[in-house]
Amino acid sequence: MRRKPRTSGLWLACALLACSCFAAAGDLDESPRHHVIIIEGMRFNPPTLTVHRGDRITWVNKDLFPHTATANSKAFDSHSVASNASWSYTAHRSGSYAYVCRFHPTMHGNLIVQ
Ligand SMILES: [Cu+2]
Repeated sequence: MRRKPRTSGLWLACALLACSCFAAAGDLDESPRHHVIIIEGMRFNPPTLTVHRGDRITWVNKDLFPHTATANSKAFDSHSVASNASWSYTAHRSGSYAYVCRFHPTMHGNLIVQ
């Protein structure tokens, strides 16, 4: 007689776990988002950005001279982005992408794609 409540308790735990899994899967189905990274004062802002696969990222250059957003792995490269111009990239592969400005190697950024 004691077994029955334990079994149903276990079943309930499994059901709850499955439920949270479905919720997580639902999050992945969210439509892509658009993120903006401002380049200003020789800095990428925010310096680290976390996005989901399929999201679009736009770098906007607010400095008076050109910059680039170039992944160390070469996964993406904006090439020269002029003053007041922008460049967009859609992240398709998950990973952590450190990037720099090729003109100013002290400028570092990090794009994390989940
Ligand atoms: Cu630069």
